[in-house]
Parts: sequence; structure tokens; C-alpha cells
Amino acid sequence: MRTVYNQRHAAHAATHEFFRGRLVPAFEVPARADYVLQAVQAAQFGEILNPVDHGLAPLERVHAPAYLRFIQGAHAEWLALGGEGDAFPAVWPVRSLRSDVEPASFAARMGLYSMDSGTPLTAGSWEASYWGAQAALTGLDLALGDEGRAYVLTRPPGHHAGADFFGGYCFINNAAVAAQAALDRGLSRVAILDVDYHHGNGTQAIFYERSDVFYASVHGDPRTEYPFFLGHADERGAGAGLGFNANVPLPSGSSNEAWFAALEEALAPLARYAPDLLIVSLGVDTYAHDPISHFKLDRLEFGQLGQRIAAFGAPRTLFLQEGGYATEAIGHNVVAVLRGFEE
Ligand code: SP5
Ligand code: ZN
Repeated sequence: MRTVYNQRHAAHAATHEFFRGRLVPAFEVPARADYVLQAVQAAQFGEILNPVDHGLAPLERVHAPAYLRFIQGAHAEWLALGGEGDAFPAVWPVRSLRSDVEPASFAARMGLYSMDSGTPLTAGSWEASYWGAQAALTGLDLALGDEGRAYVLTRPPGHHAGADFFGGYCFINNAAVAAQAALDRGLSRVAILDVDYHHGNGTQAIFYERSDVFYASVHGDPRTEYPFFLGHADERGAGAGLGFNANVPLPSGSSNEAWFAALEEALAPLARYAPDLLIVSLGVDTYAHDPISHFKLDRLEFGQLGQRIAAFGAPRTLFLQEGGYATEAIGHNVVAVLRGFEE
């Protein structure tokens, strides 16, 4: 399997993030991708390609143009206002406040276009995220070609980013951009299997009222786990999308047996859907020693996951890197999944 590597990922390099009101060392760091690159190279999976620029249009198919413009210029605005270092939001238009009028204030727009204060907006967030989406689109090109599969190594991740907000370390929803581009290329049914520890609220929301993209996720129960406000089992889609969304939340600390049973629950409706393309939002923060998550997968289980995805037998499969914060182990865990898939 070939890898598309977003070589601009390190443009997004936060040193700190907010946690419990204090700045703590950032978890989503450039070294994550460096370790995965090393592991993929050492495993000799095949060629490692740079992203091909597909332009802004495929991003605008998923994200609001005003949001993209904001992210593109936000850090420069912050600096022009005298800000130093990374920018963080501090005020949000929650219930009873209006979000249909874009404020002039930079602080207000930071809140309008975000969901949390745990996602530092850095000088290079746009560059890294733009090229991440291009990597996803280039991976899609490979998956739609003769090989039928690809792995996209990128950061920051994407699945928490909504049509018009950033959060959960994510700015551009790579899985959603790739899914929409696949439809625009003539595919009629795309499935997204999200195995990151956290529910992919952005991806779910983008396709919630649509039947052409089925979103299925296994994740930590949002009653106790980030992103808290989406990811419950009763979210099954709405309107034309009713029945095309499947969430299987699991309690923090769940066993591997429970996790694989949940995976079967998520895969069953996907199998009935019979997608032309399976996109895997591949977070490996389900790892037993992940510093911010609480499942128990290890090398063996990541291999099993890869085998199970291969057995699913989608005609085309695109793996996109999402979370995973046990920095030195991420590469081995990703390689275990990809090896399991290729066996
Ligand atoms: C893509 C992805 O995996 N995003 C995860 C976003 C999680 N944001 C909340 C992070 C909370 C950090 N908790 C630190 C606990 C230290 N003991
Ligand atoms: Zn995650």
C-alpha cells in the first residue's frame, strides 16, 4: 500500500494547549507524524508520495467558505492585534445567542468558528491543514485507481472539525473532504468507519441528513469522554439521512473484547450499505497506553483491526490518520493496522 505524506504537517506546531484552565504541553505535536513516517518507511510498505494540489474547491464542498477564509487569515489577524504565540477562543455563541451574524471582533469570530479552547490556532494551522486535505484527496486518487487502497499520513487530524468550526485539534475534516470528492467523482455510496477513541462529531454532523455517506463510529461514551455533546447511540441520522449514521459508544476502560464486539455492531449496517469506498478514520488513541484516552488496544489488536477491515471487503479503502498521542508508539500501531489489512 502506498502512503501519501503531508510533508507540511510541521507548520502546525503548538507547544501548549488549555486543560483545566491551565496551559499544559500540547498532545498533538509534529513528532507524532515523524514517528509514523519512520515506522512506515521501516516497514517498507511501498512508495511514499507527496500530496498533489487539488485546490480549494474540494474543501469548499464541505466547509463554509467564510470559515475557510477565517482559518486562513486568523493567525495573522491575531498578530496584528498584538497577540503573541498561538490563538485560543474564549467566548462562544451558545443557546440563545446568535450565530447567524458574523461579528467584526476577532475574539468573537474565534468563538463563532470553534467548539473548544483545547485547539491552539497556530501560525501554520492553515498551511498544515490545507496540505492535509490535499494529502487526503491524493490518497483518494490512489484508492480510486488500480491499487484500490492508500494510507494518508497527516496531522492535524480532522474528524472533530465541522462545516464551520474547528476543535478537538482539527481544522479541516479530511475524511469529509475525501468522501465528498469521491461522490463528486461519480461514486454513489461512501462509508466512513471511525475507529478513533473520540466520536467524530464533525464528520457525523456534515453528513447527518444525507444517505450518500454512511458514518459509523466506535468511541468512548460521550457522557464522560470528549467531545461530550455528540456520539450517542440514538443518533441515527435525520431526514434523508435517517438510518445512515451508527454510533457505538463504549464506557471508558472497556475491554478489547467489548471493543471488537462494538466494531462488529458498527460494521453490520455498513456491510448492508455495501459502499463503493470505505474511508477509515484511523485514530490509534484506542491504544492501551494513550495518555488522553481509555481503551486497551495493543499491537496484536491493531493487527486484528486491520484484518477485520480487509475482511469487510470494500472495493476501495482509504485510511486517513486521525488521533493517537502515545507519540513513540503511534507508528508501530498504525503499521500493525496496515500490515493486518495487507496480510
Ligand atoms: C482527533 C482527536 O483525537 N482529538 C482529541 C481531542 C481531545 N481534546 C481533549 C483533550 C483533553 C486532554 N486531557 C488531558 C489529560 C491529561 N491527564
Ligand atoms: Zn481521538
